[in-house]
Amino acid sequence: MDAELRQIEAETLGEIEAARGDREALQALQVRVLGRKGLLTQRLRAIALLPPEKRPEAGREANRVKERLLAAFAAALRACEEAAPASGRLDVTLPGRMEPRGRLHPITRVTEEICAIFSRMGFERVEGPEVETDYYNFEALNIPKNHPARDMQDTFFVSADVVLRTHTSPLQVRTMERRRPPVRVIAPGRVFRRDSDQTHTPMFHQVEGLWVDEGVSFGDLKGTLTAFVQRMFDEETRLRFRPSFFPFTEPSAEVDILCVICRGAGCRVCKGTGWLEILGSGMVHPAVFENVGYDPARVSGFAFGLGVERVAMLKYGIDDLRRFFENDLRFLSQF
Ligand code: 2NL
Repeated sequence: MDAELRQIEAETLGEIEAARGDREALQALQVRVLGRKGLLTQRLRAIALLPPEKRPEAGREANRVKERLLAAFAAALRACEEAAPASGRLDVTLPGRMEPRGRLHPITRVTEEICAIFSRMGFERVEGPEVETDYYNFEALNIPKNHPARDMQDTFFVSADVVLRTHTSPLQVRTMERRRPPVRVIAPGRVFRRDSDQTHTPMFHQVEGLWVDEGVSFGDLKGTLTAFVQRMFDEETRLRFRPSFFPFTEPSAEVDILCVICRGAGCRVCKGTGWLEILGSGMVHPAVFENVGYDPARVSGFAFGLGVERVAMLKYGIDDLRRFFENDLRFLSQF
């Protein structure tokens, strides 16, 4: 057998060994050696040029090498196949591939739930711009020029006169400007405050509500907010109205609920007090009515505001505000 043939055989066997496990490399090598223009194929063709008496012997040798290499390629390719089955084969016993289903963000869900409860009590939903003028965000709401909320440290200013709204109250001011009482609206939306730490994010979600008519009383405020809280949590949830202050309401009250975790015994969530603050409220200040052209001697009303993240944390027992903004599907898919 000639030396060149033996060299092709030895080298190819060595290369098959080196390409073990690599299907593409093996296939390329097979083409390079046994393909139509392959090394060995060319050797086989050259046999025809030999003197007739040498051809049978040379042909047998060359064919033996070809058979051995074909067998080596087949074995190496079979090994690849066993390690990783080629695509195109169908294993009908495999489970189907599930399409992941999207779902609403917990903040969206809680916002919708809050609005649905007030909607059943006759409140109409209003939405509007996140960029507001100083007038609608502060001035119309009786927030004085020197109030800390109007400071650069607390509010995002777009320009001297334009801000990212710090609450959704401007929507209610705009609604009152357009309509005569009775007005009963609920205003959900994103709000922005220059505040960022463990318990504050620079953007959060608020729902505010407003009910204005002749003869609306603090009793209506208490009844409406009690009905809301007991539908949002459960019928057993107790409320506490605590005197407070807002420039746009007088009198003002903050509403606490009996701690949903310890039911008043005192725990980490309520910091041992047994109560959790859930919303701010009050009777609309006469100055606000005057700003929208309502006569405070004829109409009265109450308003309230709550933070959606806070309600969601209490309702679902979430202890870290940042979960809402991380977009971790392991967290979000639980709701
Ligand atoms: C809080 C407090 C509150 C209001 C919002 C309001 C709106 C108008 C007139 C009067 Cl147009 N008041 N909104 C009233 C009391 C409290 O929010 O702690 N929010 C998270």
